[in-house]
Amino acid sequence: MPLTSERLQDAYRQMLVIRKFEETIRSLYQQGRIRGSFHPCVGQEATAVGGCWAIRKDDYMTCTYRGHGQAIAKGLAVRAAMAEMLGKATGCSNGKGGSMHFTDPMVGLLGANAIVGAGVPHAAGAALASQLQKKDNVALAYFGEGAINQGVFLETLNLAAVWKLPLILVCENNRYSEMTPSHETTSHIETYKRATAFGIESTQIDGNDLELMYDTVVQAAAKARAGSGPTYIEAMTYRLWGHMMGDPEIYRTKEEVAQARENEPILRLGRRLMELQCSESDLARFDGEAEAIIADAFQFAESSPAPESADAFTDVFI
Ligand SMILES: Cc1ncc(C[n+]2csc(CCOP(=O)(O)OP(=O)(O)O)c2C)c(N)n1
Repeated sequence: MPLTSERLQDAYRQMLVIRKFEETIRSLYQQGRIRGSFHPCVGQEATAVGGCWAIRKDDYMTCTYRGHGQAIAKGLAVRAAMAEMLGKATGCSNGKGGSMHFTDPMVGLLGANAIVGAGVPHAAGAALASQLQKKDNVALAYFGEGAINQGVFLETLNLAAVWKLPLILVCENNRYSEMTPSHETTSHIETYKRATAFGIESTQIDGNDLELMYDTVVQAAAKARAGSGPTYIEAMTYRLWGHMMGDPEIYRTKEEVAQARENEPILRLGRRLMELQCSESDLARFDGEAEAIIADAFQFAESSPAPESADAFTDVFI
């Protein structure tokens, strides 16, 4: 069933929460408060919310280092996400994982991953477990188009097809892998065609269209739950900020970014809500509500303790 107009309003607010989360982290990063790297998902909020809202809380999801938005959309508490960024004991990984290792098994978030492509077999493993245990859970893997040349990606696609795994493969194609235009590194940049070659039902969609993203993943999930195997979705999107903090962005023009801003998902969903009878003041109210969620999360993280040094080696597996 498509999202009702009330749920679309919720989705809009959720996308704003994600956007403001990233803006807050950027500001903290600039103040030297964030350790390690930060890869913002600004501009990619519709793939996160549309995808994660289309599956259940007890379904599984894996994402990349650019996965803050996806983690929050899957149900990770914003407080726990913010605290993790600040290295606090109340963070989702007890303050010891940071930006690239958001995890919360209670909401099916099996883990973000800094290794390009590595989350894809993890999601397939969760899908296989579900299948073997005769459960109806599905697993969704997010990855960038830079992952499709990894051997493990191709091996996973093959097994997912052979075993008809309840797996949803979501490629967020934002046209760049780090600082390289993806057509310079990939023979066929329409990545869904590669999945088709494995016999996997594949499609390419406008990933900045929240409703389309949601509907496409709903269908893929229904198919997977019915035992009819994996689906590959190439969601075309664009990251509006650099690959990471400090990216000089010399590989693309300011005009290109400005043009992409016209097509960005929050602006677009805002326009759609206006068509559905929301007023400017409704949109401003959603913005204020999102702001309050972020302010609360920041307050929580600020007042949380750092991990105890005695815990340095707990949760460490070798
Ligand atoms: C196995 C591996 N090789 C190289 C890197 C370095 N690296 C980090 S991000 C990145 C680009 C990935 O691009 P893409 O998959 O398109 O995702 P995006 O960053 O655009 O979200 C690379 C090559 C890595 N983290 N892991």
